[in-house]
Amino acid sequence: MALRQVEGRFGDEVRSIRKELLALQAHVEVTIDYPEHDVEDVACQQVLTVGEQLLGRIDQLIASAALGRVLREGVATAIVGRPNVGKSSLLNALLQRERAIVTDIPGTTRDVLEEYINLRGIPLRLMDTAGIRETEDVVEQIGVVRSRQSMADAELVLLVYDGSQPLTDDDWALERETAKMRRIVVVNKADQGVRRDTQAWIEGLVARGVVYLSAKTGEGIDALADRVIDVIEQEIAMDMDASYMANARQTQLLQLAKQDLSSAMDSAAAGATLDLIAVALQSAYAQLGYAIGEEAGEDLLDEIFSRFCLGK
Ligand SMILES: Nc1nc2c(ncn2[C@@H]2O[C@H](COP(=O)(O)OP(=O)(O)OP(=O)(O)O)[C@@H](O)[C@H]2O)c(=O)[nH]1
Ligand SMILES: [Mg+2]
Repeated sequence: MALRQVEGRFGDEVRSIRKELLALQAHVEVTIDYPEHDVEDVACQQVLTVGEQLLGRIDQLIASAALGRVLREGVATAIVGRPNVGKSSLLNALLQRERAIVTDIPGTTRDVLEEYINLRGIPLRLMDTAGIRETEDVVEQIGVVRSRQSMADAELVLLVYDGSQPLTDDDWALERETAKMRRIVVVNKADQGVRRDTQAWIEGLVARGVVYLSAKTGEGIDALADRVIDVIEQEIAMDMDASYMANARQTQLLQLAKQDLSSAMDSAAAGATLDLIAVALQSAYAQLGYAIGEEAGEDLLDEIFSRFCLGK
């Protein structure tokens, strides 16, 4: 639903920009064909002023394409931690089904598991990874390489600790490895009680936003969902309500429209002939039309005759 809503907003904004572009184009064309109607300088000035505003609006459309990607592909979210802290259990708890194999043997997960979930309207591409540690086991080593790859690709990292155990060197190393990533620190197995030393260490390093939960009982899973949504809204998708959205092809067409509009403005500033400006404006209008699946057709003539008092 969110996707459809933003897509609709994208079309509305492009149509609105096109409407202004068409009016501008009509002004230029009329000045060419009926020189007595207006002077060239006025038309050029108009191209510069209106063009500037429209460029800004096209830029905003391009900038907000990030939200589209998030809604289409899901926020890439990697669950990482040393072996046996409960990463697979957390994946299962979030999915509300037993997707991943869970055992008490460290090194259970060997490969990256990927699943999509819808978290209050925002899609997440969740990756459960192999526990990261120094190991001699060749298969496990490959898994660890893949975990690191997922971690690097992720837009959000859920760093999981086992609150019922003393911390290990692997825990410590992972904290440093993820320090510069967008992460949420999760302390799991809270149903078994959280060790004071473990809690003190984690809270000493991570100033705010540590989430205590139990993947086993489900307690705290809602609080984690809240945190995830907060981070996505604040840091990834910025402002959902002010966002439009474009796919890759649309973004490319917006770029082309921008180039055409800029070149029309350059011509206007340099005092080039109006024909040159008209051609560039027409092209910008057409590119924006392609972005929403509309052709230019007779729009311009209609616009000229409806806006200006001219005989056909
Ligand atoms: N008491 C308790 N036990 C848990 C909790 N979460 C996981 N466990 C147990 O911890 C053990 C390891 O859980 P997994 O989910 O397989 O851990 P993992 O991090 O995926 O482990 P690897 O795949 O080996 O890296 C299992 O015996 C789980 O039942 C929890 O919240 N509370
Ligand atoms: Mg696992």
